[in-house]
Amino acid sequence: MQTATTKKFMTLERFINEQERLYADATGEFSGLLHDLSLAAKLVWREVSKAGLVNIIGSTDRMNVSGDMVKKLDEFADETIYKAMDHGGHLCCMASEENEDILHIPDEYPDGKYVLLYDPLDGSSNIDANITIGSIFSIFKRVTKGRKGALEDCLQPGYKQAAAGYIIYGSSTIFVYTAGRGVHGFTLDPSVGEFLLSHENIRIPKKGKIYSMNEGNFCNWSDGMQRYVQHLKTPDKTSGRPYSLRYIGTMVGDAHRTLLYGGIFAYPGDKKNPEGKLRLMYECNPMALIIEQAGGRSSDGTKSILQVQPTSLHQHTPVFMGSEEDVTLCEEFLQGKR
Ligand code: P6P
Repeated sequence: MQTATTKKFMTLERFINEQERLYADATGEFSGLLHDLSLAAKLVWREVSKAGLVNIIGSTDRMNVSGDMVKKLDEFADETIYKAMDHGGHLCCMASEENEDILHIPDEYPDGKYVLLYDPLDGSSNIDANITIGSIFSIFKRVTKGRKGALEDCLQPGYKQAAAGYIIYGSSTIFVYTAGRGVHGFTLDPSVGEFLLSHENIRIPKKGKIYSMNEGNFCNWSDGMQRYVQHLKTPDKTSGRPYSLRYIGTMVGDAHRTLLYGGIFAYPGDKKNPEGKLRLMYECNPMALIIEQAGGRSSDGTKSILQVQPTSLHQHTPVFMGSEEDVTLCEEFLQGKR
């Protein structure tokens, strides 16, 4: 039986190993993958935590495939995650939000049965202001055979994810993931360099009182979206309105707060960008799996994000996610039912 003490020092590594024993057919490959990923997270944290002190603040002169200016920390995080993951023998290929094409495993290393997609540093425009940023990851089992992975291994719908999660670099650094058996959070204790279980089996409230979206885009939103937001701002004690607006501008931060406190996070499509701004594969799929595994809902306006069949590596999607009742009500407005 686990005592309070043993539970207190449940490291991410120990938790992953104990979870592995729940799967009769486990080979240890998946655990090895997550171990490598937790090391990558610590290496990124080490630079992020001292970004203000060394010359990695500021921008490179490069734009990424999404047209965002690449910050030096972006590049460092992108390279660090790739190099931490390329030799473990768990992956057949990778894909990064910072790179146009899929990333192959070097010939000198063994390949594996999983695929890793990642956003190395989400919210990088906030780096210089020392605002919360994060890394996001999504893991699938490969669907092709042979030595090298292929685009087909990456372009899988979100419900096929074997695991997903994020590392949020905020007032503390927390590694949050799901492998299909609930959502668990591990807070980094820098004094020992270990992620310690701090949020076991996170459940999102059925209804919240916070809405999180860039209301500066209000004029470009659909009529249904505009009416939904007006509804949230109209006082009504019985339904807990008006809601409060909280928006960090880093999806990892806004989604993490929504996961813990409830409510709704949204980045709708609009007249200028009908598919919205957020990337399906690198941001919306992993976050949707986390939210749904915690008892919440995700939507692209009509169906779960996890049901979207990808057609390209960097495609965008409108995204609404959070408490079940809030996302359901939002969909009713979007679909003209309210
Ligand atoms: P806006 C960060 O650049 C990001 O990709 C997400 O992390 C965040 O939710 C969104 O863009 C913020 O976009 O248009 O509100 O600045």
